[in-house]
Amino acid sequence: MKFHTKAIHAGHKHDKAAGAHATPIFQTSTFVFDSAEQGARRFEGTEEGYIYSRLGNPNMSELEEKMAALENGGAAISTGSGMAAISTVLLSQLRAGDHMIAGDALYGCTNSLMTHVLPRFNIETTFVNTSDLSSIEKAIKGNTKVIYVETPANPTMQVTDIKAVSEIARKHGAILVVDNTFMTPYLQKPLDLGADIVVHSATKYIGGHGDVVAGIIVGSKEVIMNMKFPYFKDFGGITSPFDAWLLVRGLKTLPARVDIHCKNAKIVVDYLVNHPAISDVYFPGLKDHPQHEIAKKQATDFGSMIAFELKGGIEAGKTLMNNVNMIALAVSLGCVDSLIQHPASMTHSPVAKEDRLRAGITDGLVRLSVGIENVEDIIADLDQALSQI
Ligand code: LCS
Repeated sequence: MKFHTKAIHAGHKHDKAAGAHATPIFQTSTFVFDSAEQGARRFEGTEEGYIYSRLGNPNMSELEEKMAALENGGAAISTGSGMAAISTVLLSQLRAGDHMIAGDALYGCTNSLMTHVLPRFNIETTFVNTSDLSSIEKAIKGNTKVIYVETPANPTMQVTDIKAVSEIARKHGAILVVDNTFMTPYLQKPLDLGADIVVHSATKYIGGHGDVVAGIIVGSKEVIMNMKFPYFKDFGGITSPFDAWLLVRGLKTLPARVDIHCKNAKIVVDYLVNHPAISDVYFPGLKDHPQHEIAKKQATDFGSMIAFELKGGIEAGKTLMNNVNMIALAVSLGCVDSLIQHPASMTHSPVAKEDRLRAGITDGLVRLSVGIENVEDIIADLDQALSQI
């Protein structure tokens, strides 16, 4: 099956109980066994079937099978948030005494997990500019087990060459984990490019409608099964059946939505680069973006996340954010609605100021997630708000 078809059909099984076409919501914590013997076989793993919703539920299975199919992976784990996905991956792949390398621009709580939480378990992270391959090579140590990248990175839009980094990881016996939230599997498939594990904040484009917080982990069947048993089973950060159902529904329109997101973002970028109040626009689709060629090579389009700097600095940025009408002043991204926010004081406030500035997350940077409204309305709203600077 091709991508659009998989987005609709992969993982779907018609309901046998009532013949429902759409998957029912299996809002149940536990599942009934026919006999004590059957219960024992399910726990032993000699018979397939559901036991208890923390260990698996039909709505989670449909989501996991669909995401594994879309990312060209062998299996997936659906989680209660993107952070549950990331913490499950890192705590299952690393142990005390291990070292990891991560991008210096990452979502604020991902940075915070690596900076504040993992060191308590004696897991050390070196942050480097992962678009510079030599700085990754230089940071490798004998105990480096994981290289972790977001590409494009939140919020700088810096792009990392997934294939090249996967080769460095393999050469040094480490694994590569890619956060594919900004691109989605429709635009970029990190496993095909050599990554070992893909994580998502499914809160974003996967759900697409701003009504769910969830995450996804995708990898080979072996990697995912070793992560699920015992780590994920014992950490327990699952998706609820209703949220999994909403995500399955969201995924059916992922390619259709992302096509409009990408088309709108290019038109908004053209408007922003020509606006006299704006000094810099960061978007991988721009020819002068430093990794434009890599973005073109490893993804089929550039997504709808834009970061930009106003000539008037943060004060001008505040005027813009306080004067948008239709565009919501809110964190999160990848929603059908356009959203605008200020990384330094909002999404990236958990990152130490020196680290934030070193990664290019300046005080004046504004981030825009372009939605799928009529693009004329997005530009009209930006235009009236920018005119007030
Ligand atoms: N990875 C990326 C790239 C993210 O942008 C986020 C959240 C996460 C992981 C964590 O996912 P969550 O647990 O929230 O589902 N990013 C947010 C942002 O930029 N604004 O609000 C949340």
